[in-house]
Amino acid sequence: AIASIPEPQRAAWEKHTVKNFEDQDGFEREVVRHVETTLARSLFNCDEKAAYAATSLAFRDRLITDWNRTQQQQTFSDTKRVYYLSLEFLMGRALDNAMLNVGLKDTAKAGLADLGFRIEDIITQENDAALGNGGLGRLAACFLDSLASLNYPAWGYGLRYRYGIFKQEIIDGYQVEVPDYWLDFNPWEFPRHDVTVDIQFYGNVRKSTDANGKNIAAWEGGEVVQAVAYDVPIPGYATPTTNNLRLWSSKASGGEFDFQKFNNGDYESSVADQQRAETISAVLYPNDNLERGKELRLKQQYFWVAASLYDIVRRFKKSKRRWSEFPEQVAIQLNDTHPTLAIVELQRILVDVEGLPWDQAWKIVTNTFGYTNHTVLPEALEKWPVSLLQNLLPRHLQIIFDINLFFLQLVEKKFPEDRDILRRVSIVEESQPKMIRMAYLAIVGSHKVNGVAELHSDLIQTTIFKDFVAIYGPDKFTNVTNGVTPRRWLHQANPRLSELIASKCGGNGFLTDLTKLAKLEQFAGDKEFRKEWAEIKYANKVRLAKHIKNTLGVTVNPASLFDIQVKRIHEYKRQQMNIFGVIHRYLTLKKMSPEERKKQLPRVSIFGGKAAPGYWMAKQIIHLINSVGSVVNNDADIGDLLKVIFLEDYNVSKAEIICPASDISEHISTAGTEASGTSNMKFVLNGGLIIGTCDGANIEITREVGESNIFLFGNLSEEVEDLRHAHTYGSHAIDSDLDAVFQEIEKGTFGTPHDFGALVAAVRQHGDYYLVSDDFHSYIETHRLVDEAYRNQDEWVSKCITAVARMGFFSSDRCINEYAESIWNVEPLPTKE
Ligand code: Z16
Repeated sequence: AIASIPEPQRAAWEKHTVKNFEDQDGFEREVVRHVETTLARSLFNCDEKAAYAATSLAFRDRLITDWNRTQQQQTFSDTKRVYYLSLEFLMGRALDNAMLNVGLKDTAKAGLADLGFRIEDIITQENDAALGNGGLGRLAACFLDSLASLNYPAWGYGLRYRYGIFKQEIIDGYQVEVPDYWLDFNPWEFPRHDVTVDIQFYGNVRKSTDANGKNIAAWEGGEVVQAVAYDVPIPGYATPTTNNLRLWSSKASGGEFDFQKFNNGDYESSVADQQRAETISAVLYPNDNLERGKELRLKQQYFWVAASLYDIVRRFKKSKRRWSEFPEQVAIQLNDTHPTLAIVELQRILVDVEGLPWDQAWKIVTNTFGYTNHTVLPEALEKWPVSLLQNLLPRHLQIIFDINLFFLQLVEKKFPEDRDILRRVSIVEESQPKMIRMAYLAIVGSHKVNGVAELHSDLIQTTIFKDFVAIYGPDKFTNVTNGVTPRRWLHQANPRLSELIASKCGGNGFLTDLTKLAKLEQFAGDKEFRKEWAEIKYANKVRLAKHIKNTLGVTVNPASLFDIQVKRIHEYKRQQMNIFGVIHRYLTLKKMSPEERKKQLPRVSIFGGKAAPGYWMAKQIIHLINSVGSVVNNDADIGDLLKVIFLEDYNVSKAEIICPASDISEHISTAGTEASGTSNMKFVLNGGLIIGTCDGANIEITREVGESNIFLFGNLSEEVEDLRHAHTYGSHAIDSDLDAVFQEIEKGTFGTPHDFGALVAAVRQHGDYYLVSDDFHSYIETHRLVDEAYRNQDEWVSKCITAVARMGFFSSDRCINEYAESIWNVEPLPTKE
């Protein structure tokens, strides 16, 4: 039970309640206090790390009082809450964001300067919270920012990985993975050693009947691991609302050691038990768009889901409402299929623990959950072997079988003539070995299923989930196009552009209503405005050029066209096509006379991104990029005309430097493969144009910004199937320019040809699954158009301004409001003040 202070004593509490600093003087006092007491240091012993620590603690104190108030308000108001279940939250740094969201960055800047520090040097001390792989994890982080900024009563639930996504080093052109131990000092989390849940694994199910003849299932035995809550405050922008992200950490249940074993002299095995328990939350699986079916991953999923549901149910029970009201109090969103076991776990709690009849429980479950799909790639769709579930979660497997049975009965009734449909839609795939199809389970257990961009939502309804549309009707399926938070991705990453926009859009209102950017459009033709705009872009390029110089030792000219592709390395994202295009450009330049060369537009081709450690082809692509770079960057004929850069260890904090510095960025996936993409939105929002295929959110970006303000190329998704078929069964003629590129690679220009044999063979011999050859010609042609357009700087800058003015739709605020209205049925909590 939670103890509360009796009424007569509350005056004393109120008298001493914490008053947060409001001005520079107050901020400095807090920093010095934290240095001198919390950190036990002094002005003779205060480096930048200590100043970062003290500054963070000062802001943390502020957040935590707002956080407390928000939680109290949400409890008293007793309204419906949203729970966002995500195995990934790619948060990046917290301090800069906290300072901007509470509106005290300038105050802190002046205060730190007064105390002898530059704020940038302090901000950069912080480790990124890199608890995610890429787009899916960063989307979850943008959503948390929007949920708080819009005052929705919302919680995030995730895992507190000891190691986030690995750090990438490039050694001799190859990726090397280094563990990301990020928790040595993390002021942004609050351990809640009093908020724990015991999580059961393995064991057996005992079935019996009670006095009334009702079937009872009891899950018994096995092992127990303890989940401990760590809370991370999520401040909204320009609002006191501070929501909670609860991350679970695993430890051995029953304290530090098994004392029985310990006292029996079995010290080693008691330590081993402890380590095994802690392994569950030890490390993030580093795969983006790939599922490998490892038992520890399934353990992570159940551990996190069971702890979160216990917490959610515990909170609901405090309201003393009837179970039927659960979906009116609770909306749970499943970020991909990773938390799908939550559906089964809630059904288990309601039926086995709370004793509800199956049908009544199932109605509650399906009205509670929503499922977001993020991919159509077959290798990314989760399937778990029945045998694995049988062993780890025996009761859950039975419940899955029952869910499937009732579902198939419904299908049979609806399509009595169709024998094949049952096999196709069964949650249990009758393969060898049998597998549980998690996406199907998620669809059956949710009331809404959404894709993340229009094309993607259409594709899932017409391909991978087609049968389910026939079964449930189209209303169960919907689209919510992704968005990004303009606070981090414009205001924080690009403060000068944000300020310039504010000066023309009537202040900072665009940061909370991004459609206000529309006012910018009238200045697209304004010479003076264009000049200021171009100056800011140039300064951002200078900043990136410095980063390149400092990290790689390569000098790039900021007056060149900066062409950037940063994202996870994946064949479907086609970084290989980009680097083949760069080689083509290099060959073209080499063939020119020196006079002709002088007329060419200088370019810097910038790449960045991690390859999953087990993804050999992706690692080959990284190696080729670096090998091309070391040849091209040192070719005296070429000079500034072409530089090839691979930025090490692309992450959120680096993206904040990279996104504002692009002239053009590349979003060139094979049509139909990239569900949405979100960096496309970040780049355009920062005044860069994009070259891209008709895929994911590129299509909606085109609709918004206009076809003349984007460079589209390549085959359409409707054409992909036929092209692939032709590669395999017809004749596959390789584009001649691409062939010249391959010949150059095979000549050994970029190092041992054998090293890149597989990249060439994938196109030439193995069916070119990602259609590199089919799209290469139009890709090269479109890059030529980019060069041409860039030569007319006035018009180029006009295009950039116009595009930014039309980006209002892509705020994650719009996106969250759509979820709230069409899926969650929740409303914001008005804030006092
Ligand atoms: C991921 O980052 C995405 C999909 C997925 O199945 C797994 C992971 Cl880890 C990405 C999509 O590839 C991307 O197109 C999309 O923008 C992003 O999720 C957010 O929806």
